[in-house]
Amino acid sequence: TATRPATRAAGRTAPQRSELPALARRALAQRSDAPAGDACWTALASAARELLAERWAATQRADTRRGRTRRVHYLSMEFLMGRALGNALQALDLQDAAQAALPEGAPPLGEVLEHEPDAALGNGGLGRLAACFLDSFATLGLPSFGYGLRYRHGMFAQAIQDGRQIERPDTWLEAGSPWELPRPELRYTVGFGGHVRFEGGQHRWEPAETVAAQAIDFIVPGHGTERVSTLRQWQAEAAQPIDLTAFSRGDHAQAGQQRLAAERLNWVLYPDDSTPAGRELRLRQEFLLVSASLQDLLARHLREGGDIHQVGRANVVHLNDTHPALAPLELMRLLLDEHGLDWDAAWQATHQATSYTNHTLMPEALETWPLDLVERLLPRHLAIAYEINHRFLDEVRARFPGDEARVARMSLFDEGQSHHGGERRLRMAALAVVASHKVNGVSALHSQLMVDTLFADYAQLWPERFLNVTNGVTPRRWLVQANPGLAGLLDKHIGAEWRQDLSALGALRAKAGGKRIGAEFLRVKRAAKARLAAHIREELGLVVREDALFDVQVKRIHEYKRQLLNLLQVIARYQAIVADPGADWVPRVVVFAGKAASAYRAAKGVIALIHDVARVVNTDPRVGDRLKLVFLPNYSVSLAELIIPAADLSEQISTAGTEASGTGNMKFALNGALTVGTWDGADIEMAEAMGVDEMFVFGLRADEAARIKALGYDPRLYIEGSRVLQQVIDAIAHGSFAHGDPQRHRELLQPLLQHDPYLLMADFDSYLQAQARVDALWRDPAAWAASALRNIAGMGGFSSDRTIGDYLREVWAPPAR
Ligand code: DL6
Repeated sequence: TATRPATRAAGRTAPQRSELPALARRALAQRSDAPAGDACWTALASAARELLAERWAATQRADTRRGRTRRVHYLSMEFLMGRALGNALQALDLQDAAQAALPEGAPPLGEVLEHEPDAALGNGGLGRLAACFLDSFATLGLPSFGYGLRYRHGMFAQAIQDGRQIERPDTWLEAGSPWELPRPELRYTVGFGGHVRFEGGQHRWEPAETVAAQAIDFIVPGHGTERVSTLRQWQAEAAQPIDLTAFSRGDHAQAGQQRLAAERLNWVLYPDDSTPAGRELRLRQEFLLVSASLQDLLARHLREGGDIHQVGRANVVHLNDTHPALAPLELMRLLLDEHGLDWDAAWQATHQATSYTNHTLMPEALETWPLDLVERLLPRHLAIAYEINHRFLDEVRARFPGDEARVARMSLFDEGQSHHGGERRLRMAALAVVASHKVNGVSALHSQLMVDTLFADYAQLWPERFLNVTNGVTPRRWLVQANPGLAGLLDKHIGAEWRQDLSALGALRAKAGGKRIGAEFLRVKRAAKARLAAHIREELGLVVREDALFDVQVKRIHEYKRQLLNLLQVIARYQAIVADPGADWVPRVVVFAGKAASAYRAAKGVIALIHDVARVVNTDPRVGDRLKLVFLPNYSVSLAELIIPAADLSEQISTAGTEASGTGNMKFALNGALTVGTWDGADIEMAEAMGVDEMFVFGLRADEAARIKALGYDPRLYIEGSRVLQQVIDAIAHGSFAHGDPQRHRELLQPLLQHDPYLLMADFDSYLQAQARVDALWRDPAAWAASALRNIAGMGGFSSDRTIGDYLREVWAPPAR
């Protein structure tokens, strides 16, 4: 059964926390390379896993007796987990024991932790949010499973060569993972292709190919509780590992064909900005996730004695964006064809179970699948989609008689007249909305824009279906673990209650102006900056001043996030310093990090320009240490844990209306960085919570941005109107950062001058003024510290525990009888 971890022999007594050192030593004794760092972390991880496996079994036993509480199944193609050992030791309260368990000659625990490779099974915000949610599921004791795929290669490793991004494979599983708990008893068959038979009033899908989906669990510990949550990842295996007939006749390629096809499904995390080439593989991956997870859910529901008609009442199936949006189709198929429910009962259960979070309004990120591909891979599912659509459009026609344009807009099928080369496609967002009983955006502004624009027609039909649930982050990883110095300071001044309930941070507001606490805060910040400065020195050979203002923008590189706007500001500052080196400059270290999708030329161009500008700025003797520009390669969760506590200033400068929420913004503010930001995503709610004056807000608002564009935006007018901007653009255009080669950055610059779709030119002056306000406040350290502390005080509402509480109340509540 699923309640006995595979690693524990029956009959043995459960290991206790006090046994960690013994468990770790036993694991180490089996290795010849002890006490090397690698061996130590593997040994500690195996020992911690033993303890967590016991908690897992207890959690599952408790959850079978959960009464009317629904079990949440969080389906996500991405979980950006990062490292696990530090988190596990903190949750088990075993840091000291772990240090004591290390043999003589071993590196200190902090160094041992660095040997763990990041589990980077996600691209960015959406995947990291899912990881924070697992932490909150466990900590809040929510009966739940996260479901994902076990990618052999996660997000690519980024190297920089000659100032250009190079992608290298991520090899996090090369040495195996001590965290994984294979569940050999949990295997499900997942089909592709074939055809559908109709017999005796029943449809039966007969797939042409099948793979076995094998469950591998990763246990996520709760904090301050013995509860854990589970990330169950699917590994596809060939239904038949070898075709012996083909092998015997010497056709070895054919003999291994099935195995290869299955392995491909777990090969690599799909990049977020992808080419069409791999789309069939991506669709297969999505179906693997959905089908295996739902079969697992149904098997558990029945095993626990649940009535199949009640499956939607007892279970939540949450779609983390549209990537798992095949789920309602697969759930319908399983209920109709495998469990014999009629359409209405199956639809009621599916609708009760399903809910969906939208994470972006960017048109290019909205998934649609060509119908010929869906038909070829999933013929039964396409037929079910047609039937859902037929019934749905009847409802639309009844509500809006004669409005066929609306019907066409709302249909699950894009008939492809005007785009996609006439190809008919299945709209996954429409499917997710129609199938779900609740649909949410991830910040107040984004949720409003979602119902005003992307889903306006659906919101008119079902206004009660749409709501907002603002994102949050886990304070365990992003404050307690990443910044123990600050955590200790908070304990000292406001008590430790915030560790259980982040809203207790509010108590800091009254103390924020205090001289002593301000000085202590600055000392903690300085220590974090020293650690980052050391890393910059090791990584890039660049020495930066630790007392400079650390100005940080770390996130995926994307045009809408406007790293380029930041860079233009850096160039303007550079030019101003060169023009007047003797002026009283606030020394700044500007730090960028982030990956560009491999096929995203504009984003790669930004990375290249950052490096070109850095080469000039960092070596100009007129500038000295007044300004340094740093690009830290291979941004990751663990690098974020080093960078964020060290930031003085957090750059959240997306064009208003484009960043759905942001979660980095929350991590920075929680660590006492001030924000220079646009009125976008969750920045707005953060500013409102901490006091709008505590944030350096600039730029056009979302409605103004939309209006300017509608009126016919001309970026050249802004350039002509700003001498500073003109000089910056001229410098790039004339090749000042490109050894005098004016062509080098042309591809990046031209669109900016012609269309500037993200309104960099329009926001530039306002951004510069905001940066001047930053400098002014920095000159008064006590005032800066007080504002940073008020920022922290305002962050009590941005814990992922609050977010999950909102989901439980407003999205995942049991359906009314
Ligand atoms: O909701 C998590 C995160 C938001 O904070 C970011 O603002 C948003 O850009 C991100 N969206 C994605 C794109 N996903 N898709 N599809 O990662 O989600």
